[in-house]
Amino acid sequence: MQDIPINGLTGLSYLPGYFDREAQQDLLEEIRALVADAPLYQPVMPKTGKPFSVRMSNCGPLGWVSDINGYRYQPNHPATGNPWPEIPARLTALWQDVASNAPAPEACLINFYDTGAKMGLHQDRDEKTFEAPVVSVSLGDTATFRVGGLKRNDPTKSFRLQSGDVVVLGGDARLAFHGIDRVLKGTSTLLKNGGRINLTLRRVTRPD
Ligand code: MD6
Ligand code: FE
Repeated sequence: MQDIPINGLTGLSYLPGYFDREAQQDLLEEIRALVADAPLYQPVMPKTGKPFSVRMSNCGPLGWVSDINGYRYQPNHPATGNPWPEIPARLTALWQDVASNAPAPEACLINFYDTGAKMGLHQDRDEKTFEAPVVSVSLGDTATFRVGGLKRNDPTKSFRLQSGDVVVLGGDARLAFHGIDRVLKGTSTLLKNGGRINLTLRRVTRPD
């Protein structure tokens, strides 16, 4: 576990190689089964309707969606109308391991990056509470992850996220800007056709 100070903020942790190859394969099988039920779809940006370059799905009682009307969490898949599938036990175990003081995760966003897909600098701030961290898992091709401060223009640091790596954005760094500049083609054999999957576990509501 590496705590990475960033612009004077604490709470960014990097856990390289958290999942070994076998665990990555098992997790990938679980994600495959899950997206068979809750298919990846291409979200669009609020207002402009510009499509994201990543495709998304979710699991858990709530899922993060973006459409012309805005960003929000909702209990149903926007295309099928079905409830999102359950969060795999392997991921709730990860949360227990790295976020044991936080209430249970309610949402797991699944991002799929094909060649050329990226994710602009953003904050994860659509949750009703920021007390819990956001916990992220990378699978497949290596990505360049950029993280900065609480202001969009703060200086940033970049590091590479490889298959099996875990990142935790918690504490003061919970609202740090971050994004994916690029995915490095051919850097992993985990996904048969290449690309990258990122899973982010979140608590959305305040526990009662
Ligand atoms: C990605 N990750 O790795 C995008 N958000 O593809 C995120 O947006 C993210 O890695 C919150 C916490 C950790 C993350
Ligand atoms: Fe994020």
